[in-house]
Amino acid sequence: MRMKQGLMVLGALAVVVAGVVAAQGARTAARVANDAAARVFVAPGEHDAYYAFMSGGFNGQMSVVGLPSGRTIKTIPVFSQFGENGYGYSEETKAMFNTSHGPVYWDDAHHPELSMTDGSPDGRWIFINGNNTPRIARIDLAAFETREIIEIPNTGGNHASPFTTSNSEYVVAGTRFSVPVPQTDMAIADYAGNFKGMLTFVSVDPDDGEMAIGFQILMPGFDYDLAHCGKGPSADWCFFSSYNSEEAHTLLEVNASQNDKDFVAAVNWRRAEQCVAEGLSSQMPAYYAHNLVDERTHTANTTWHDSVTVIDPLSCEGLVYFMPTPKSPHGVDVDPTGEYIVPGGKLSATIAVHGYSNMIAAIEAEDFDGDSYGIPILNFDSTVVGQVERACLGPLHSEFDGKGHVYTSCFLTSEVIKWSLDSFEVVDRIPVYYSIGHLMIPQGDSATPDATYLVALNKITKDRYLPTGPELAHSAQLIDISGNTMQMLLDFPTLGEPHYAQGIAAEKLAENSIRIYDLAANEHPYVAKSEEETRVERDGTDVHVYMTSIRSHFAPDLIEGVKVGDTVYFHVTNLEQDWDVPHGFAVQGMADANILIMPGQTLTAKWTPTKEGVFPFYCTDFCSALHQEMQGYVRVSAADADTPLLWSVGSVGN
Ligand code: K7E
Ligand code: CUA
Repeated sequence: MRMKQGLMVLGALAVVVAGVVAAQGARTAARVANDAAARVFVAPGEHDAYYAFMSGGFNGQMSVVGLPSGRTIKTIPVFSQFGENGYGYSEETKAMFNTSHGPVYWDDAHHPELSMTDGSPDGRWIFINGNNTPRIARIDLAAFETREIIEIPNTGGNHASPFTTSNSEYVVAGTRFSVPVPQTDMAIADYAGNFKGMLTFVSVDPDDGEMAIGFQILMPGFDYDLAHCGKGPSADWCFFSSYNSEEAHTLLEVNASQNDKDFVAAVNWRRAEQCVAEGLSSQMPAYYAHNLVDERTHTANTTWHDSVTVIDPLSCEGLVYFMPTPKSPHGVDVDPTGEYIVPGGKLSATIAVHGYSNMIAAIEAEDFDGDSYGIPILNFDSTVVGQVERACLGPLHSEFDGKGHVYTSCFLTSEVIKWSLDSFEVVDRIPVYYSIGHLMIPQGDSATPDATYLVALNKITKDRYLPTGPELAHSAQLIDISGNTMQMLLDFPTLGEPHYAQGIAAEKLAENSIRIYDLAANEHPYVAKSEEETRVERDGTDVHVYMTSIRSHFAPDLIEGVKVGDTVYFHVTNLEQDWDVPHGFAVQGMADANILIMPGQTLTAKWTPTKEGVFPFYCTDFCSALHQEMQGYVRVSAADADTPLLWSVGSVGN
């Protein structure tokens, strides 16, 4: 019987999906503004008004896109190696990838989140989650470079992450997949009641942004999907959506869709801090990596940790409450005032909105509808302040305009709806192409939305661009939301799969963007701050080349005395102190990618020559009219040869 029901559910979904796909056949240009071209045009030499930071999904990176032009400006490598600039290949960056599983050179990055002060993005850092091997990264927005990656233990799939509290006291990490905690070899059939869902609060140092695991909360074995933290009156709380309150462990598409309602978990993180202070938490062994770039040496180092502070909600009263929410909710978003908590019940056509004040009143009145594993369940009718009826099919995510409107993405009906937090009625809708996931309004999840544009981040692209074989770029669309009705302005392709994105006015970041690294402040142990300091040193079979680059030569550019079996480290310091003059370095046969060295920086390429000969190295970044001349040779002799170690450039050196 159960199986049959399951198949029926599947059949019904298949019909819906088939209908949606059929509707996508026509290449429609719905409601494109007549003067759309002029409104997205950024003249040559002019700048975009906004930066958009888009996650790369399965490419593990973050891309920076200008709005309204939709032009990709940069890829910031985060969780995946990036051959373009040597991130993850250079000796200085390899430690960024350390995890308790060993080095992991890829991840699935979903949610960028800007650091905040008083509920507004402050332009200091942007965080992003690694979903597969649970991690959070921090990117420094002065340099647009990843500075830190912390592993999240006791977690399986860091999806509800890294949403921030209103002063970035914490970024959160909620487990998508519940797992045995602590990990152990056990029968998967014993899932229910035995697998757990950890919610982690990662503290952020207000001065330098450094992350640390503050505490973890041991929750029932549901799937925790998304989160947002409160602001204003609700600033002490974070809200996590969950599905699979059924605690199914196979064929979740059916088995986790049985319950009429799942939960939004409301967590009072101030209360958690109190419970830790009062000794109501415990220490649990947990081995995890914390990888941090030392800004003086531009080198990542790993600190290993062996325990975490864990709170059991049963020993910390007032910490967590469940708010019943239809039906397998995906997103959970908090409006700019901090009063409304808006879930995206992806299998429901109705959006049920929770009120923060109602929630507090229900807690104070102990207005409970039982409990789940001892965690009080608040009465649905008490927390819900309004429902948007016949909203759309497949509501996923919401952002806000700060003028009382919510914009919600609807996956199944491929549209964005605009509705009122006052009347709970839909006031506008616009089709998007196709199958939208997240949407983004600059600062649209903060206390201060900057609501001129909305970006729709669509899952399906077919027929929007020239065909490129089976694999297509994902697609975003820019919608003008400055007026009463939404107006489509632009399609633009994206890198990887942007799930979520964040946007901020360019003026808040551009002036803080650094242009060079100060050579005088470079404390890299293998730096050469002038050509006089360049040299080659042998230490057993390790050969260290202290090399410099400046337009348009390396020093040294001739090296002899390297032998088969040696490991050669080319420590290249870029002596330039001008903006936009990187030099690249690559040597024939190197197993790693090239390194792209910024002015004032030292990076190291490792090379293990496998055969005798004379091998060229060269600059990989076109840096001057004589860039093609920026080359050198390294001679490799037999392992038992007695070729002396020599290096030179022109007349400099020995
Ligand atoms: Cu909806 Cu990972 Cu936030 Cu994709 S998630 S869409
Ligand atoms: Cu240096 Cu090209």
